[in-house]
Amino acid sequence: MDPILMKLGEVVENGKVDKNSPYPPQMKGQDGADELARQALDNGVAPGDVLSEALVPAMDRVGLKFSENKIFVPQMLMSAKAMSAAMAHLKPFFQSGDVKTKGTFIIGTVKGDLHDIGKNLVAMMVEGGGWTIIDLGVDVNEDTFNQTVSENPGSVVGLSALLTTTMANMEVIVKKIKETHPETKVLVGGAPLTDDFRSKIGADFYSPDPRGAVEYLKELVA
Ligand code: B1M
Repeated sequence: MDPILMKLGEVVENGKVDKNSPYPPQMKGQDGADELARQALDNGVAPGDVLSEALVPAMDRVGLKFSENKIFVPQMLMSAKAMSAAMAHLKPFFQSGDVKTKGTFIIGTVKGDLHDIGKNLVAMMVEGGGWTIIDLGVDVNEDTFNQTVSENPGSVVGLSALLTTTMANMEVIVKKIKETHPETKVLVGGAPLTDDFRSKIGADFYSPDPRGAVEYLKELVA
């Protein structure tokens, strides 16, 4: 693997945001995710490889260490910050799609859930696919989703959840949207989801990754 990608994965795993960041103390003065992501792109590494070879595996390792009680929430949060610093450099590449005329995509992480890295990636890539994005952020309830659909007729909704506890809240949100706007398509995603679950809650499509979301939306307007 490219040595910069290896180093980038390592700094994200350890929560080193940038060179000036004092955390973690053992990496003081070293380049962080901010500098290394820039260097990787400047060296010609493809943005998709930065994501799939360095950043996503690093977050998987963080999740594993958290499950094994080797790290705790503050460390997980520093890794998330480091990942976001790297993603800021990828954003222009993922967004440099067509003129945004395909429609409006409303996206948010559902009620009770604060994980936004996956949701942000989906938003970036869908935007790159030519859609106008309304990002409602995290911890979004059914009324906010529904109200935003009312204000944007014809829009498509994307729901993200990372917790087995909060994925249950998707059902309430889908129900509310479908009651008021039965024609509105709702796409769901997030690590704990399955297509069975999607079917059970009455959503229209499940995608395990941003690419699937982009493809689904492309088909909708084809
Ligand atoms: Co949390 N957390 N976390 N966490 N966290 C997980 C999800 C966990 C699996 C870790 C573990 O135990 N191994 C676990 C969930 C267990 C479960 O429910 N099964 C967990 C837990 C338990 C918790 C807390 C409860 C911990 C606590 O407080 N005791 C707490 C809950 C807070 C809350 O939400 N209410 C919590 C908190 C946090 C932080 C705030 C510290 C931080 C999030 C910061 C942030 O997002 N800004 C955090 C992090 C970083 C993680 C892990 C380590 C990484 C998540 C991530 O960003 N992954 C995570 C472990 C893991 O995932 N390996 C973990 C990278 C990202 C690119 O992937 O988000 O899966 P992902 O998105 C993917 C796909 O899922 C998909 O596309 C993306 C790109 O491929 N996708 C969609 C996502 N949304 C989509 C929508 C779509 C389509 C595809 O269409 C609309």
